[in-house]
Amino acid sequence: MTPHAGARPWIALLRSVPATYERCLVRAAPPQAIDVARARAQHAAYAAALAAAGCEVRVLPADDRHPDCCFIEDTAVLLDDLAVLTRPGAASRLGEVDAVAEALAALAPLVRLMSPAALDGGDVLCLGKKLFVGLSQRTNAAGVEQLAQAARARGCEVATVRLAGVLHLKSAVTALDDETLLMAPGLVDPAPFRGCACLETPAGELRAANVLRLPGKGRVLMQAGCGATRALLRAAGYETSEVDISEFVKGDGALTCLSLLLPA
Ligand code: CIR
Repeated sequence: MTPHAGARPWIALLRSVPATYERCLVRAAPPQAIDVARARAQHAAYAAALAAAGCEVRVLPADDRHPDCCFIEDTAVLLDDLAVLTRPGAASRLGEVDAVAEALAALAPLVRLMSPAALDGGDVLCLGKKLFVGLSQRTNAAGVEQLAQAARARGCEVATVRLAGVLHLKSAVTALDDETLLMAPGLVDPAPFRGCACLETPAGELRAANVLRLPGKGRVLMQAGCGATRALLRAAGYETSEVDISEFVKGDGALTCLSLLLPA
């Protein structure tokens, strides 16, 4: 489902921060304005962290017509050999997909979700051969169904998840490895995850639930400033590293949304 299964090196596809990023979609205005120059510096540090972890990092140019284009995760879902191009649920983001499609065309066969589907990649969580898809303000039942057809053809089980108060499923729960989840309690319906091993973020660190798996067993990238979660993960045997993504948190983003990971 993801590059994690294989021994091949990973490609990390990123998209630069546009000059218009300060006008990105936000659910509520952040307490302090977005600083584009700082976002760019944080993006470079994120790219460096992925490169240091062994990824081949490729950065697509930004498109200033699309203030959210750096959140590249929302434009595609990687399923084994296949790249599924999404139809982002926000109209202003639909035009982000073509440039990503062009870059992915050289790396994987492509399929595209079709109207009336709406789906953001941030709503898709892969845990081994299980795919969890959030039914959010951005992802509808047609989006889930079209993605599920491709996933089931690759031997995956697909479950939908209801969300409460978060933009995307992976704002509240991500995978630490092929068997274990990290979840912020109270933000998603836990029922679809019954039977899965799960760690919960400590009080006050809900945003820490979004971690990015790195090449190698048990290695994850975390957001800076989540010390209690870091202690929890280290005690559970995970190797953690951190980057500051405060300018992306202001834009309702997190770690996973800044890259697409696929086998080289
Ligand atoms: C949006 O509202 O679409 C962006 N401002 C944030 C997208 C974050 N994407 C993600 O977490 N997968």
